[in-house]
Amino acid sequence: MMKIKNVVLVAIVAILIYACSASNPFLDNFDHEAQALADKDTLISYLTNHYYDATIDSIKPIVAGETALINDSKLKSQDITETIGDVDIDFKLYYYVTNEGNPIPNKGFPTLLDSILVNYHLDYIVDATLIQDSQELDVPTWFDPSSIAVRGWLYGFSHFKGGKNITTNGPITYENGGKGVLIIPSGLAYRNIDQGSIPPNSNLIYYINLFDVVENTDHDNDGLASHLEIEDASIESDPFEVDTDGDFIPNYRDADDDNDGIPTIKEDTNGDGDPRNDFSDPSNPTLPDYLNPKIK
Ligand SMILES: [Ca+2]
Ligand SMILES: [Ca+2]
Ligand SMILES: [Ca+2]
Ligand SMILES: [Ca+2]
Repeated sequence: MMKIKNVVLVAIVAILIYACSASNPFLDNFDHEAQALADKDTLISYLTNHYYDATIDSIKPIVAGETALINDSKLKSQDITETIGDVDIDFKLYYYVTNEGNPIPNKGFPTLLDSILVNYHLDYIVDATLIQDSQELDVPTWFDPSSIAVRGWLYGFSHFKGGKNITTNGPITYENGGKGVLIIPSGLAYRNIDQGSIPPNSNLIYYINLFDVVENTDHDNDGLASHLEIEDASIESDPFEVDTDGDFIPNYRDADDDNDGIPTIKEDTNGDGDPRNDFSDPSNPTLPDYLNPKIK
């Protein structure tokens, strides 16, 4: 029985290693840093030559002195550093805020790990002056962020809020939801991977509506919101990646984060519902019990 278990384990590890190497961007000999610089130029050129036409809610080429997007006060940006392979690469995500959103009941901005109810229209930039239609999702649809490959999408939605659900008997309807445009460099999108309808290294333009948010989405139901499942809040770390016990299940999906057999939700000695403030190990007084396999 032990042997069979080991064979299964080896097979799982082999699959994971294969999956990791298949997604390792440096095995494809692609220069992601150079692409990021090229995309920066493309996007600045695009934002200089286009404007937001509020009458049709669409980005159009400037023809008669309209205010370029790059000079439009509704256009904001966020600097994001992501590690590809072992290289830190700087990206600039742009987002255009038509309406920030006014959720009722009051909710804040979604974190990168909160589920969101959205629809969108997606274009991609072929060069700095031409865009082509790609995908349309009309019906408001819930998305779990862990299923989203486009990192810029998650960062982008974190600048909008939901609205008020006024659905009666008909289709799902919200008013005053977040509305705007996400302009995403390819390095925060599908990078150099061919998506069929979207060519490799495409910069993406998402016209989005954010209708609703599940605040503090808790993927593993361990009482700790997914966006809080990092090891040390003082260190910037990616909750999608943090895996304290190294079992290939990231903390936000792992109901027993230190693999000591005690579920995280039970490693809450003081019973206040927050396992992050329970420290029982005198030899390691800053390590919470739920991340400390010595404490069960
Ligand atoms: Ca959790
Ligand atoms: Ca784990
Ligand atoms: Ca545990
Ligand atoms: Ca423990």
